[in-house]
Amino acid sequence: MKAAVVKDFTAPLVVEDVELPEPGPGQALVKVLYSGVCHTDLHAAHGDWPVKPTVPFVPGHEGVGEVVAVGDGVTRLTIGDMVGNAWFWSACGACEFCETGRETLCPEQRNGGYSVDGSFGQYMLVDAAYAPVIPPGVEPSAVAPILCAGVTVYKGLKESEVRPGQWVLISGVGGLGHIAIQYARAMGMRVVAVDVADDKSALARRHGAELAVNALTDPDPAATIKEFTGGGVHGGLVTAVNGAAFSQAVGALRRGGTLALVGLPPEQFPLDIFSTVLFGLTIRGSIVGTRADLAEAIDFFARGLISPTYTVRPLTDINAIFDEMTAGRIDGRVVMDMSAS
Ligand code: 8ID
Ligand code: ZN
Repeated sequence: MKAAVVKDFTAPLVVEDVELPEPGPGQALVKVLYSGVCHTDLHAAHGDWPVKPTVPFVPGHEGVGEVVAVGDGVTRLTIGDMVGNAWFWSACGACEFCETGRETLCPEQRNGGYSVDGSFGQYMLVDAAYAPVIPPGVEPSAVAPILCAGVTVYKGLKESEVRPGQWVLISGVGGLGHIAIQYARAMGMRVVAVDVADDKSALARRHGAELAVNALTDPDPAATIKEFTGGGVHGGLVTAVNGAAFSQAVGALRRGGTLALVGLPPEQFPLDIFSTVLFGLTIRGSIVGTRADLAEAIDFFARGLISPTYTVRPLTDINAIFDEMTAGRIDGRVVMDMSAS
């Protein structure tokens, strides 16, 4: 089968023939139809984070495809089922986090396209107990971005504790952010968005943001947001891949507000102790979502409430796609068509 392989953190991916994987006990082999491209795949390919994947590996954790074989003991999936892979690929099922509804914190978890080969190939393995099942009638290319971007922002919005009718800030209107605006609206929130380009502001408005700020041209984005919302946003989600956006988002919070950090630039940001304490702010991290969060996120999509903006490209474009992502030139998400490779 063909796959895009990371061989070296400083070199482009190589699209080449690799051996077809065999499903072990509890696993299924999936013929991949489409895979979204997440900025996490780019961080993975560059070895950006403290815990690095082992090269060579195949990235990709927004894969959608058809089960073509199952390993021993698999009863949840059968041949012909439409399933996906996810960043949260499997977990131990027995630790204190798995047992208390916080399985994405499991120290033994495996991650799709990171510690297990992912969906940037014509076939992939999934764990039959953890793979999301795609409901019938759903367009497989359009649902792909839900498997990471969708579930991550849906969970992050829950973590922001913003209630219907209140203001939420979406910082970064890329793959995650433009979908976050749609979930926020579907959850009854009012949206202000921030990015650093006018085309991103247009994308944000198209999906229902009431205010879209260009942080490069607005002299004081936090002040603009505070004025527009009458005191600041009740909560927010930072999906931007830039440390400066994080401090700016803290500055846009209303007293008592909560900020969910989602973007993962390999940087730090200064947190002002005085205002955090005096204004009772909550700053928390949010990592993808549990199997239940993912099923809920897919259900929002299947009911027609979420329509990702995306472009379909062949797998052989992967290095060009990464270049465009680095330059911030992607409108929404790119979804790769594995049959076109
Ligand atoms: O579970 C998680 N926490 C999770 C899940 C999935 C992805 C976290 N992530 C992380 C990725 O690893 C990445 O660091 O979220 C980040 C965003 O992923 P993405 O949405 O797939 O990336 P993108 O499509 O490239 O969008 C990033 C946007 O940020 C904007 C860019 O213009 C782009 O639209 N941006 C930048 I770069 N600097 C900005 C700034 N200063 C900014 N927006 C606002 N202010
Ligand atoms: Zn992702």
